[in-house]
Amino acid sequence: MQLTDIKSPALKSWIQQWSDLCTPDQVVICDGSKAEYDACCNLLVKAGTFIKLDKKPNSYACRTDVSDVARVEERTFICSETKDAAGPTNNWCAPAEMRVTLNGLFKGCMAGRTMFVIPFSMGPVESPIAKFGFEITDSPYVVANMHIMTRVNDSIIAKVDAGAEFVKCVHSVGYPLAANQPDVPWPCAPIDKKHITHFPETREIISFGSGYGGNALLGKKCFALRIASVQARDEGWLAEHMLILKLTSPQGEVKFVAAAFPSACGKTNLAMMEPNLPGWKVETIGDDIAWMKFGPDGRLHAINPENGFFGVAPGTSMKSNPNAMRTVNQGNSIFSNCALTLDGDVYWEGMDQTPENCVDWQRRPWKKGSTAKAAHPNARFTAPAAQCPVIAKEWEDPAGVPISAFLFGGRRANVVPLVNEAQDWEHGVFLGATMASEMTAAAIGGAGQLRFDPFAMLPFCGYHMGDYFAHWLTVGANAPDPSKLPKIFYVNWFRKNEAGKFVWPGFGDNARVLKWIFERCSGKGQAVATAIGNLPAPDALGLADLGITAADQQLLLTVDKDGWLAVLPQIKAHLEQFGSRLPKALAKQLAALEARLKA
Ligand code: GTP
Ligand code: SPV
Ligand code: MN
Repeated sequence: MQLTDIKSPALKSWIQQWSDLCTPDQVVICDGSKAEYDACCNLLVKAGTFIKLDKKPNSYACRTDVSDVARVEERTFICSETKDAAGPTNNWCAPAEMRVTLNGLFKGCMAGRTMFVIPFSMGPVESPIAKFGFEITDSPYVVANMHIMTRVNDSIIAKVDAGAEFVKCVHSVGYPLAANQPDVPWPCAPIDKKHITHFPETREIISFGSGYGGNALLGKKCFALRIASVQARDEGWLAEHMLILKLTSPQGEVKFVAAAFPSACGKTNLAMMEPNLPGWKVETIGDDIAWMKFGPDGRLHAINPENGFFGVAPGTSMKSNPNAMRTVNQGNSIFSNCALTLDGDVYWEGMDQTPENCVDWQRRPWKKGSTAKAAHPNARFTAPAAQCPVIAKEWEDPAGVPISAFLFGGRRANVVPLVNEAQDWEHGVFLGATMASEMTAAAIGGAGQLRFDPFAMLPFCGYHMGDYFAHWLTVGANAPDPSKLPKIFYVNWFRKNEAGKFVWPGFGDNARVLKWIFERCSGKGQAVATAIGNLPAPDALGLADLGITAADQQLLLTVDKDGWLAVLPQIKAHLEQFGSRLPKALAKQLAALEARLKA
């Protein structure tokens, strides 16, 4: 397909305008074919960006520049008309000012490169919940990854020609090539030139200078969360940083659960978990993003808008997440910033077997026992969701799946117990709004520090967080049948004891918590009301066989009143930053929590 074959004036003039500004050598309209994928991969092998793996079919290893390894939150901007619309938790820049900056950066930025135009769908192309996007990019790495992560399909062009809406996504690695200038294996721009920008009012994304993950695969965080959260607010639905799983009891009863944990806090693992509990089954709908609308049955239905997994590699093993291993072992995957074994496979920390020697993610020789990490902590695999051996049969159902429970959670070494059930929707929204987690390597800077990350959306909400809380309350208040709203729970797999050891085994044993949640959603399962919410009654989780000491069980299953009282001032300060935009209901929840803790 050529530019001249496109009929939609809006689409055609948008592509033309960017190609005039970026001055690529050529413009290629992508079709989503296997031939196109293979051609991109071959190009990347030739450029030294990709290495074809001998040990996994049709799979490649990729090493990025050392400066381009994760999302750059400091360089991410919401360019709404007013600063207030972006709220206190986003970097804001006036749209007109940002456009001047971007114009300067993009001028001639694709010289010596090919400009790809990727037509893609978030959600199955024919689903009424799906939304379309076009990503302009000068990175064949992005094209290959988008092929896996989204549904790339040139049939979308005809739909746009016929009037369908689309989100405009523009991306450049920001590394133009002068005549005869050789390319580098991972072109990108220095940190101060990187700009990941969003224009919520015009549904546009413009990203410059990074080739990695959420900075560059614009269908994911930029579109499916930052822009979609604004669309969801305007249209009355939810766009959330949530996995979706299907849970089947030994009696064959099914419930769907969605869970919001911050980046690198266990979504992919929970979504594909192999339960350490006989008779129970977990299957995957999605591992990162959920789009939800009320269905004709009055229940909240979720779709996974993605088509693949961009999963954290370190820590993934046959022991921790066998289904992720089986997914990537089938091949057709891209491994970014993993180490390479000498026989042509990938390696990362936590894998089942450690090789004597390998080449680390920075292309240096690495020896077993070395203190340096072989793989970058945010090394990732890109793999097709359809290859997951436990993908649920409903995963592409255009109507979505009805959600029975929401889980919120994060990494908390102290204070927060294993599981806590909200008293009702409003209390659940309070739990989501006051989520906090120790930071991980998924974003550059701050790893290990505790920060508030409401609904795991801190870096992903495209508008004022206070209004986002209000939107959640409105969704509850406007539910067609409030008795059919999902129940809300708060979980913490990461509690540590005084020796600094995780006290909960996690992974497959998280099924024990899912079982209790399942039972609570069926009106069964024993709980005790506490100051912070409903905790499992003693023995309700059935942990006797796990060999957890009484002291550690105490940490997991009781309320640390002093600990909570000590963090109350931080919770207060966190909520106060939203000023007059903080919903009154949440201020009331805070006061009620304080009163209960002091009672
Ligand atoms: P993003 O893709 O960044 O959104 O991350 P995610 O939320 O999908 O996190 P993921 O499942 O990839 O897990 C991140 C890290 O947490 C991995 O190193 C896991 O091994 C580890 N992890 C996941 N679940 C558990 C658990 O139950 N207990 C412990 N201790 N670690 C876990
Ligand atoms: C996350 O950071 O939450 C991710 C990885 O899922 S990225 O696509 O880089 O955003
Ligand atoms: Mn994520």
